[in-house]
Amino acid sequence: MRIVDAKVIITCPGRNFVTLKIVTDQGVYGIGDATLNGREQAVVAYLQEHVVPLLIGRDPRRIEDTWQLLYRGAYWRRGPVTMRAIAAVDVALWDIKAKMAGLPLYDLLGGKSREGVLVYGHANGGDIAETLDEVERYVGLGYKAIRAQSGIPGVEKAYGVGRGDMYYEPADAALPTETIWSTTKYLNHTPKLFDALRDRVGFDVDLLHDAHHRLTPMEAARLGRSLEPYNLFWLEDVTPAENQEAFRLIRQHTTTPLAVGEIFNTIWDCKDLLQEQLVDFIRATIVGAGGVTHLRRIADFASVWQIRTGCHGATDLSPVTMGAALHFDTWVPNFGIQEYMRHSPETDAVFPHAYHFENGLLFPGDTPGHGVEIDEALAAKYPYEPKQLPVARLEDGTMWNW
Ligand code: KDG
Ligand code: MG
Repeated sequence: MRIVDAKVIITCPGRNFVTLKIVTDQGVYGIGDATLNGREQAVVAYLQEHVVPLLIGRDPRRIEDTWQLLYRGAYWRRGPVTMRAIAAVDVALWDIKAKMAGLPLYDLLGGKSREGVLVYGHANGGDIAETLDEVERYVGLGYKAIRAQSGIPGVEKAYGVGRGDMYYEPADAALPTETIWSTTKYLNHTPKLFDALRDRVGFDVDLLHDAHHRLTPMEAARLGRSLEPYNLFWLEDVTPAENQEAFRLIRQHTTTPLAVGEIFNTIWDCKDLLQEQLVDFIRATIVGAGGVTHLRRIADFASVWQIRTGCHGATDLSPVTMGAALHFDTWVPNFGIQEYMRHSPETDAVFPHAYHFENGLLFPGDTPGHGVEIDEALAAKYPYEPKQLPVARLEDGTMWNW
């Protein structure tokens, strides 16, 4: 069995997605997501110039060997561009293998460990009152876990607050939008949000929150401690995690569960965080961290310390990643939760999929493979639109972490 074609499809049904389609000499094909928000064309070039020529003629059944070839063979290891390209190949090859076996992907991985995948939705509002209403609306939709973000008085364009009614799409302009950040205002405001939320919805709903890399370790420790009375399911990305040791300080001061890892690419990005038990949830996901092949190594390593998974699932991860992640989530023994920001109807139409939401859970479906397709004719109707993520500055103009 041989790979005869590998093509890169770029489409923008409301936002940009990069998809790799690998075709075999037996007519079976598989697709993988290679989207890197705001840097899509870098991955397209990497795939077209450096990966596709290696794939042609290879045996698609040799997933592990292909992964090792692309990882070790690059010499320049890791990084978001390389690892997304590897992830796209990996997911397409698992899709092919599962289709050939006539099995849903979760069955190849070891079978179901649960009936459905617990997800959290995104509720956000311009102020506390709006966020409260949104959280209540999500409860009404059946969600059992909800991430809550709100606008902060005095902070224009706070992270996580949508400008439309449903989707928060931060990549909003060809050149980065500038936002202003105040840690003082944020730290004063956030406990008030969760105090009001617990008053409104009680303690039976799981609540989550994302600090989006904005704090120093000691500020993060303070935030974690101030949120302890509200029993968060997790507090996410409190500080940038290039320095894994920084989490030792945070951990000494708070029992609020910590989640990190949506921008991690390999097990090396979280090795210390995991083996020193500095976090509770690891957010690395399929497209970011080298596909199913590498993500399961991270999850297995994390399981030694009862650290659970919490795959990133924002809208910039295509339905192909969502489908593959749901199969992974259905199998992985140390599953925690899956992020679920719903895609737009235009995106769902370009990527028909077998997964569905019901009563707070997502179900991957039983179609052979990962259960997500791409309608290439429809995809071609939505050409690429250059869009970048915003940047953030402090009030005095200092460049900060967005
Ligand atoms: O592309 C950036 C988004 O994926 C990120 O801002 C979303 O932090 C995020 C989350 O938790 O979903
Ligand atoms: Mg996040």
